[in-house]
Order: sequence, then C-alpha cells, then structure tokens
Amino acid sequence: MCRLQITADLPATCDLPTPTMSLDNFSIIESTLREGEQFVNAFFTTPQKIRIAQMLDLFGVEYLELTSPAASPQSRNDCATIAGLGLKAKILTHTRCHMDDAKLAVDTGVDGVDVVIGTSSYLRDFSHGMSIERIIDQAQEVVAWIKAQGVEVRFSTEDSLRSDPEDIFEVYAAVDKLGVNRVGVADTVGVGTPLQIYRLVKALREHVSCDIEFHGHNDSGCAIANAYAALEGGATHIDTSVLGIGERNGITPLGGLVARMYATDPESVKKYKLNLLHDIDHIVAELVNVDVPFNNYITGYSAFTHKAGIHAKAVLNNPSTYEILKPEDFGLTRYIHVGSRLTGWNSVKNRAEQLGLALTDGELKGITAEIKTRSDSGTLTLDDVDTLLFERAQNNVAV
Ligand code: HCA
Ligand code: CU
Repeated sequence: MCRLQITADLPATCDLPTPTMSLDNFSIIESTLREGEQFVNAFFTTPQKIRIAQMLDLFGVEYLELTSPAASPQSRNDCATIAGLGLKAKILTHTRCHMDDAKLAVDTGVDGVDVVIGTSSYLRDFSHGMSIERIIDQAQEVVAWIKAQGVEVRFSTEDSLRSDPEDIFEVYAAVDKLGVNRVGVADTVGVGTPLQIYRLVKALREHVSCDIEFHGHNDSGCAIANAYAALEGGATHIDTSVLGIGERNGITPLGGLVARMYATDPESVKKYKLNLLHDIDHIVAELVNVDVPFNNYITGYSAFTHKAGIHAKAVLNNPSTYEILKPEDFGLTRYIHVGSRLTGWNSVKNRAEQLGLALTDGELKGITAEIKTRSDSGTLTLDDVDTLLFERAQNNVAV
C-alpha cells in the first residue's frame, strides 16, 4: 500500500526513483578557493591558498577549482602558482563564457577550465542580455577553443533550476557534440528540491554522453540532499567547499557530502583521507574567522556526543545503535556526556571504568541518583562528576 503522500508534482505511482548512480565513480570538485572565496569573510593570501590547496590535495579531492584569473592580477598569479605546485588533484579555474577569459585561464597552466553562463530568464534579462541562440554560439566558440588547447573543459548553465529545461538541454547537447568533458547543473539560488534535481539530472543524462557536474547552493538547506540526488540521477562530479562557504550561506559542504556518502556506503569515501577532515574544517574556519558549527557534520563539537541514558547505554553496548558514522574512521572519538539529569548509570559506570575506579553497581546507581538531583539545577561538569566518583572510591578505601 502506498504510504507516500502524493502531491500534484510527484509521479502518480509510489515507485521510488531507480538510482542510476555509481557510488565509486563520483569525484569532488573542491571549490573553497573559488566559490569559498565568494564567502563574505573570505580573503586568502597566496600562502593561505597554497596551504588550503595542499590540505585538500592530501585529503584526496579529485579537483580544485580556483577563482578566475580575470578577477584580479593576484588571482591570476595565484592560479599559475597553484597550477605549478604539482599536486595530484587536477587544477581548474572558473571563468565566464568569454574568449578573453578563456585565454587568460589557459595561460595560467591549469588542467581545466570551468566555463559558466546564465541561462535563466532572470539572468538573460538582467545580467548579460543574450538569447539562447547567442549563448549556444558563444559556448561553442569558447568550448571548442579550450578543448583545442588540450585542457579539460566544463560548461555549466548558471541558475539551471530556473531555466527552461528545453533551453539548457539544447545548449548542453551543442557543447557535448564538441567533446566537452562535463556539463554542469547549477542550483545557483538554492531553490531546487532533491526530487527536482534528480529528475533534471536524469533527463539530462538522456541528452548528453559527457560527465555531469552538480553545483548546489544551500539557501533552503537542501545542498547536501540535492548533491546526493544529482548522483542518484547520474551526475559524476559534485562541487563542494569546506564548511560550505560561498556566496550568501554557501554550497554543499565537503564534510556534509562525505558524511552523506559514508552513510550510504563507507567504501565510497575510502579513497579520501577522512582523518584530515577535522583539521581542514577547523583551519578554514579560522582563516575565514568563523567557528565550526557545533552541529557540523563529523567535525562539529557535538557530532559524536551521546547524552540521554537510554542512548548512552545502547551505544556503550554497540555504537551502531545510535551512530551511522564511526568516529574512529574520521580519527575522532565518541564522548558520553555524564553530568545531566538525563544521565544513566551505565554512563557513570563507564566513566568510573575510564578513571580506573572499582565501584559496585549499587554505588554507581547511588552516584547517578545524586548527579540527577544536583543537575536538576544545572548541568554538572565532568570534573564535578569525577569528584563525586573519586570521593566515593576514597570513602571505600577509608572504610
Ligand atoms: C558564480 C555562480 C555559480 C557558478 C556555478 C558553476 C553558481 O558565482 O559564478 O560554475 O557551476 O552558483 O551558479 O557559483
Ligand atoms: Cu555557486
């Protein structure tokens, strides 16, 4: 029986989409040094850019995307510097769909150029003012030229979600014929839902034979789900930035995408050095003068902290009861909180064992009762709890 609530926009059957994704075949295009630089707080010096590029390269992302060399003289120098570092990741830069920009980009020595042009009526009317026919002509010229230079080329339609699908399919098909490496779907304003993205990418899959990239903004909180839906629909490349930094509230965060993929199949992210994620998030946070959010995927302060007695007891018996991500796979440890009125005696027992204190179950239950009473007027610190445990153990010795 169908338990889904069908809305007007959903298919008339309850069949879930059949994912066409191949989990082990996706690549990350890490755009902290492009989209991330568009975050209001971001200003990266050249050494900082090099440090970020090296960290992400060590982590194992397949591509690094850099700010356009047309943005400023230093951006141009930085492109050339990072392209010359000899990193394992392929170095891309991001430009408007314009011959002048394309030439500047190729001259920096990058491995590929990500070209973008707006295709929604908003951008056609209020930004560049070009018709779809002119966009196709310009795209063909730029793509063919970059391709002839022997570097990778990606062509993306900005604001794809608010573009007429027939228009963008026509543009994508034209550049696909020229041998473009990837076409990109960009949810520039973060308006798409996972089902919409899935459908758009799946339909696009029928129109082109090249790879498909997805770039999704997070204005309505769907950026990770949308990236995943794009992969389910047949996308091969996902754009991320560290902590999701970018224009407005940013895009799909690197750690969030990794968490999502790991939750589906840990093998799918084995290719990355997951234990570097904590430092990457914290270093970039510091560079852009923000904190890592307490509830951040994997690296947030409370990501692996269990509190309520029922949860803690089960986790102590078998972590999988309440964890889909194993902290140890990310070089992190789980923490059982023990100073609240929700604390159960199994957590207190575990803490006593960590401290090497031999207390009976009865004693531990007594201490738990005391913790609950005391913490009715405010959370106890770990020190408070440890003091209670030590005092009880000392009493035992004294007796
Ligand atoms: C931009 C817009 C962009 C481009 C994405 C892409 C977007 O800042 O230039 O090249 O696929 O969100 O549309 O970031
Ligand atoms: Cu963007």
